[in-house]
Amino acid sequence: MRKPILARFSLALLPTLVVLCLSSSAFGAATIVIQNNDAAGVGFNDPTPVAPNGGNPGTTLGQQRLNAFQFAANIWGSMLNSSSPITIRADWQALPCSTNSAALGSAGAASIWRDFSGATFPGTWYSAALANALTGVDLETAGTNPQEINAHFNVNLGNPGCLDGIHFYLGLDNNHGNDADLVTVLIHEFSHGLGFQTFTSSSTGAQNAGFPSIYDRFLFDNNTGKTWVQMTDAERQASAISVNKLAWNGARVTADVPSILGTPLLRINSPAGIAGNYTVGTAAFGPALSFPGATANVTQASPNEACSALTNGAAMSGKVALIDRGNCNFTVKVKNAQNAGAIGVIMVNNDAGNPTQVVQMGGGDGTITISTLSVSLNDGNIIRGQLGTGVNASLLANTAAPLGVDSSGRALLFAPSTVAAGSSVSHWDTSEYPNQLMEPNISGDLTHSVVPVWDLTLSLFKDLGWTGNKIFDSQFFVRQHYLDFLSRSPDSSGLAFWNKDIVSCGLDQACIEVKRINVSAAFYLSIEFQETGYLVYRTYKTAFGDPDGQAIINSVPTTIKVPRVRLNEFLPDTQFIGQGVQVGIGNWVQQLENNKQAYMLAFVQRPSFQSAFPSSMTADQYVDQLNARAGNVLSASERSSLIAMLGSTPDNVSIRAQVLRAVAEDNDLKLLEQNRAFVLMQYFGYLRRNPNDFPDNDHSGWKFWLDKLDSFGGNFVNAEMVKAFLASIEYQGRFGP
Ligand SMILES: [Ca+2]
Ligand SMILES: [Ca+2]
Ligand SMILES: [Ca+2]
Repeated sequence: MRKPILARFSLALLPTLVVLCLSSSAFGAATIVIQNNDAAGVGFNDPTPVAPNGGNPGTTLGQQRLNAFQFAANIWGSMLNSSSPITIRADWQALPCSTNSAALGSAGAASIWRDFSGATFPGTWYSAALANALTGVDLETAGTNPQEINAHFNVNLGNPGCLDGIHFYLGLDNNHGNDADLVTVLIHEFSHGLGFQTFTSSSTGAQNAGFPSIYDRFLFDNNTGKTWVQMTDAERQASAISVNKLAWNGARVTADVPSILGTPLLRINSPAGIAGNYTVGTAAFGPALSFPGATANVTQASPNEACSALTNGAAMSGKVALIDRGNCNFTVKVKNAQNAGAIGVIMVNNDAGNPTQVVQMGGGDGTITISTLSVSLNDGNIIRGQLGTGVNASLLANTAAPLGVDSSGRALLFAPSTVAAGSSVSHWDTSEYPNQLMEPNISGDLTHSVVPVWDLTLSLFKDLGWTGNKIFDSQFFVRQHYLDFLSRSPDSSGLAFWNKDIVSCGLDQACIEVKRINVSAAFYLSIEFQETGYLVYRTYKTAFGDPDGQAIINSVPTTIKVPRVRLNEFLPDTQFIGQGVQVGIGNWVQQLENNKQAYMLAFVQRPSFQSAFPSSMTADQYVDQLNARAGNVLSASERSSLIAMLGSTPDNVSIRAQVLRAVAEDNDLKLLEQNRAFVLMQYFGYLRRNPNDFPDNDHSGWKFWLDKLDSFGGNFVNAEMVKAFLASIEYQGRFGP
């Protein structure tokens, strides 16, 4: 059953858009097609010459608009599964405007469907795109309106009388400054068209032709304890204006809320006299705070207002900068601190007349990658007064007590006391932090990510019935590599750096695939991994040698030498060496050195090591056994110098630790084991299992890839090794559907 709803666009206060998806790749993603519905010379066909900008290669205004549309469409298309194409019919029109506000755009489902094969509920309306995905065919290919989504965008934005001076930023890199980021607006509007909307009237409570929307099944009112499908029209009418009471009762969203939503928090960890949580203001620029956030010692910026390059940059590296408000824009101050190596900023208010007041910080600068919180003048002075003895602070989102949820942890929806046409009910409540893509207003600090741990949109789609995989979100992809290979959360600048590397491909899908592979391999090849995880691998090899394993080679069961270290040993040991180490940030070299020393000292005192290397061993025996197990990597002079180190006290644990480390860090060993460890890390990093764990039952897979990598001289691109693991169902299955 089809119903056209051409007049029922969701209207976002800032933007609205249309999207179209098509089925495509081997992994079940969807293809979204933008259908240009503009007349010659206007909108997408506007021939005004423009310079390529922010990764958008278009040379006319119309082409850049179209590129931005396709870029935003690809974000959803790469992630959502649909065997049926999704078409978005889009155009540029004069939409409602005033000097101070504007509808950026509007979009919504072009038609709605119920009681089709594959529908998850009977008698329930679904957007055309979702209906197609669920039923497995394009329900409407014929006729004059085969599109799934309609979208209109504001052609006058930025002109006099239409949000004067605020234009659409057409770059693809989110570096929008004070302008409205078109890609963000498009992702938002496409989301409405894909299903983030009710087809029930928020002003009257009346259902469309007497049937509820799939969206309505998850609308829960805390006043009545009912969902919208359980209510009368009058009850729904009241629910649509039940401030802070209307919540999303979907399992996926509620499960993901604790990893996404929080409360911005400045916590002083030490000294004890001023430790605690401080009242803060937030910034409209820079990355949203996360959990566990950034923790470091606090250092006063010099000059205090940081309106010019800092003169104490050396002291600022890896620290939280304390900066005074005043004399220049917040973004200028924070950028200067970032340039000096700060990992966060505490902005101190300068209003002596209101010494307890906290300000919200406006402005836009897409190149800012560190987080900023503001405190009152009084609190700033309290912190400043302790800098002499050392202040340690954390800037984080407190996920234990999130904003924007009800008492059961369900995310709140936008239900203002007066119905806002096009906005009420079909958005998240504005109180949510970090700001969400699907709040009614487009915030300047939104990323282009639509998945946990930043955003709830994909989670809501899954509640509606969509399937999709968050590993195709580029920012999520990068973050996962920090967790899998470096055993830590990303630092904000590193996350931005690698994400930018992928996003810089723009619309070029082949480029994106190559970049994802190279970025992925870069984590294995990074100094940080080579000095932590790879050192753990070599330490086990040096201590215990290679055990026997089984592999089928040319159909013959064969005994081969396999890596000794197992995943349950590798992970805690790697975390131990990597504790507090973020290469390039703060005093990481010394921290790494300290960790290595402590690790080796502990390692030689483990029972497993002591039974393999009894204290009765002579210096020669100790060194020779390590050297033999490492693969005879010591030269004669290397060997004799290590024996000399042990001298007459070969059972001294600290010298034993130094010798173990010296062999494990031998350059010949590093070269010898590079490929074997690289293949092992495909299993540890991507699959989070040992090479011979289920669904494998021996080392045949590990040996296959080792032989292939060896045959290509270690070139992982030509061997197509990283590519194969990234594309594997086992890897992708960790993150979807
Ligand atoms: Ca269609
Ligand atoms: Ca918000
Ligand atoms: Ca050597």
